[in-house]
Order: sequence, then structure tokens, then C-alpha cells
Amino acid sequence: MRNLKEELIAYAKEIGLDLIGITTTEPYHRFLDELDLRKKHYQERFAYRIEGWQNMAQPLKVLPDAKSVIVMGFYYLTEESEPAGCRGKMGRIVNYGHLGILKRARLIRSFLRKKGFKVVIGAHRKEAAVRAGLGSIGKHNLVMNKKYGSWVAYQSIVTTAELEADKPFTDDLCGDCDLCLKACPTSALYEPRRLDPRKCVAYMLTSRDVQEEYFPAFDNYILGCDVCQEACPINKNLKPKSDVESLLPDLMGMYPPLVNLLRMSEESFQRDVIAGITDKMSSHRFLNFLMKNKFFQKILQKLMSTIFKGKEILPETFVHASGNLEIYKRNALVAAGNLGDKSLLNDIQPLKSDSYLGIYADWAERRITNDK
Ligand code: B12
Ligand code: SF4
Ligand code: SF4
Repeated sequence: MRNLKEELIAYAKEIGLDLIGITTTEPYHRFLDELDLRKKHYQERFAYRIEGWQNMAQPLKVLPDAKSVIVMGFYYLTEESEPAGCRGKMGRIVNYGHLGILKRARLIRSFLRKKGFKVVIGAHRKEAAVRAGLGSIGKHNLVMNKKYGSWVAYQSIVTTAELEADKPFTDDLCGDCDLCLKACPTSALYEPRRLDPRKCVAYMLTSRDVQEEYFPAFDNYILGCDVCQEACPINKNLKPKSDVESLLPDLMGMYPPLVNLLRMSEESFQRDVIAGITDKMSSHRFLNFLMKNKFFQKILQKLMSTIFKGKEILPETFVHASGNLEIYKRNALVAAGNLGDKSLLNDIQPLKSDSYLGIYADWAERRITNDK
């Protein structure tokens, strides 16, 4: 007869999880020390999440009678390559990773709950993955698995189920290589395994105010940045996955035509983008109904930063995406400037009078027409 761990591993395979490992409920000391050391990097926008992260890094604070932590990984590299034309691009995890891992973490939760165990999703992930034997932290600051590189989205759950812990991963997969540090366009990776989030393109793309000096580093990214991962030799020549469900609606997809974004109305954004993402990320009908309301989106963002103090009650993409058409358009303008395609000028000019987008439209126009 199979024991619980064997049953769990078999079920994980059945539902399409690529990795699963178990660790203990010990706090993640390395993480807590790093967070302490680099608090100033997180004060500006993530201040409200620091307390949540500290709790998540202490599994017994998440669930006091927990016995184990289960870490799951979903490999999300797909075949898709960038089509020609004036398009933006998304970090791969945005479209394929977040949804793939979240759905399966919920299935694992139901599997354990049916057996009478308590389960909480949303604990710390990277160091958990290392301790559960799934990989090591590469110099690009992401977990690197021997078979799937860093193209893996992780989720971890804390549970009262007693499961035998796996051996931590101890190899260093990077050796003398430093290609990711060299490739990072903003030097956000200022030391191996140390990232200043304020300089990370993935962070700036969701921030309202960004300094002009960083615009060229955005390239044509709209959400996320994969530059450090694409530079990594371990991430190359991996077999891509087929049949991965995408999160982003067809209108946007992995490579949205920039004109679509520049012309998008608030009504279309809420109807065709947010509503689609909401339905896929959350299975609660009532919450979905509320999330499609702009007023509720604002309240939720406030609640996240006050009462919930950054606890991951909702996946981050879901929250980032809500109500931010202006940010998408800003990123599309910067991408347009970086691509330098004159055919976009007619769609850029009307945005020059917008109180927020005006300076970005002006920048894009100057870049395209070479008017310094
Ligand atoms: C907030 C966040 C961000 C922020 C801030 C990033 C950050 N590193 O803090 C921003 C928006 C910038 C971001 C960007 C990205 N993110 Co992010 N992010 C998160 C989130 C929600 C929390 C991370 C966190 O706790 N940060 C706090 C600080 C203190 O932690 P840290 O920098 O990770 O610090 C670690 C290292 O310093 C490390 N460390 C470990 N060993 C050693 C050894 C030495 C010697 C040293 C010095 C340090 C060190 O200690 C810390 C703990 O492990 C996690 C999900 C989660 N809940 O865990 C996803 C997560 C880390 N992100 C993820 C991804 C994929 C990305 C992006 C690639 C997305 C994209 N395409 O744009 C980029 C990559 C940037 C990069 N190179 O790291 C994945 C990583 C998967 C993986 N294979 O590792 C996660 C786990 C989400 C997921 N669903 O899987 N992210
Ligand atoms: S995601 Fe982009 S900006 Fe951030 S560390 Fe990697 S290469 Fe640098
Ligand atoms: S690029 Fe090189 S240094 Fe960076 S994570 Fe990959 S193997 Fe490690």
C-alpha cells in the first residue's frame, strides 16, 4: 500500500505538476536575514508586504499546528517565439506560470483537505524550494532546477499532514558563470543572488513613476522581464511544453500589438482583459463579480496594503493587472519609442495631451523621430 507521500506524488503527476518536494516547518533563516539587511530596497512600494513576507517565511506562523511544507513547481517554457511587427512582449511566467501553478496548488489543497488535513496556500517559495530539494538559487536570484532551469513557477503550501522531508539541494549550478549579471540592463542584479527590486524592469513596469534613464531598458516589455533568464546557459536547449493554458486574453496574449494597447478604451480593458484574467485566476464567482468592479478593485488594493499587509490572498498578477490601463499604455508608449517604428506616431500623438501619459508620449515621439 502507498503511504501518503507516495499518493501525493502520484496525484501531483496526474494533475500535471512537474516538481514536488517536502520540507520541514523550520523558518527560512537565509531569507529573513536578507530581508532585514535589505529592507530599504523594499520600503518604497513593498513596505506593506514586508510583515507578510516575514510571516510567510515562518511556516508555523502561517499554520501553528503544521507538520510539513509542500513545494510545487510548474515548468512553463513554451515553444512560442516573438512574431515580427510592432508588438510588446510579456514575461513568460505572466501568461503561463502563474495560472499553471495556482490551479494545481488548489487541487493539491483539495486532495489533502478531503483526507482531513489543514492546508494554507501562500507561504514563502524560493528558499522553500531549495530546502525541499528542487534546485538552488542561481546568481540571477531565481531557483534553478537541473532539468527545467529557472522556467518554473513555484507555490508552497503549509499543512498538518506529516510527510517525510526531502534532502535540501546543495549543489551550486552556476560555477564561474556570470552571464545573467552582465545581461541585466539596469544592474538590478548588483551582486550574485542579490537583486535591488527598485531597479528591476519587472518592478518598474508595474510602478507609476519611473525615471526616464530606465526607459531604454524596458525594451518592448509590457509586463515582466526575462532578460536574465534568457542569458542563462542552463535555460537554453530545454524541451518546450505544449498545451499550456494561457492567462492573458487573445486580445493581449504574449506579444500584444502595440496599437491595440495604445487605442484600448477603459471599457474594453475592463471587459476584454480584466474580466478574462479574473475568471481564470479565481474560482469564486462572487469575488469575480466584485473584482470586475473598478470601485471594488480600488478598495481591494487598499485592503491589501492595510488589513492584509501584503499577505498573498490573491495572486500578484491579478492584483497588479487590475485597474491599471494607464500603466499598460505607458509601457506600450515606452516600447513604441524603443522599437522606433514611425507607423505608431498617429496613435502616440493624441496621448500627448493626457495628464499622466503625456510625458511618455512625448518621449516616444522624440525617440522615433530622433529629436533629442
Ligand atoms: C515580490 C516578488 C518580485 C518583485 C521583487 C523581487 C525580489 N526578489 O524580491 C519583482 C517584481 C521585482 C519580481 C520580479 C521577478 N519575479 Co518575482 N516574486 C516576488 C514574490 C511575490 C516575493 C519575493 C520575495 O519574497 N522577495 C523578498 C526578498 C528578500 O527576497 P529575494 O530577493 O527573493 O531574496 C532571496 C535571495 O537574496 C536569497 N538568497 C538565497 N540564497 C542566497 C545566498 C547568498 C549568498 C545570497 C547573497 C542571497 C541568497 O535570499 C532570499 C530568499 O531566498 C515571489 C513569490 C513568493 N511569494 O515567494 C515571486 C517570485 C520570486 N518571482 C518569480 C519570478 C519568475 C520573477 C520574474 C522572472 C518575473 C518576470 N518574468 O519578470 C522576475 C525576476 C527578477 C529576478 N531576477 O529575481 C518566481 C521565481 C521562480 C523561480 N524559478 O525562482 C516567484 C517565486 C513567483 C512564482 N510564482 O514562482 N518578483
Ligand atoms: S528581470 Fe530584467 S531587470 Fe530584473 S534582474 Fe532580471 S534582467 Fe535585470
Ligand atoms: S546565467 Fe550563469 S550565473 Fe546566471 S544563473 Fe545562469 S548559470 Fe548561474
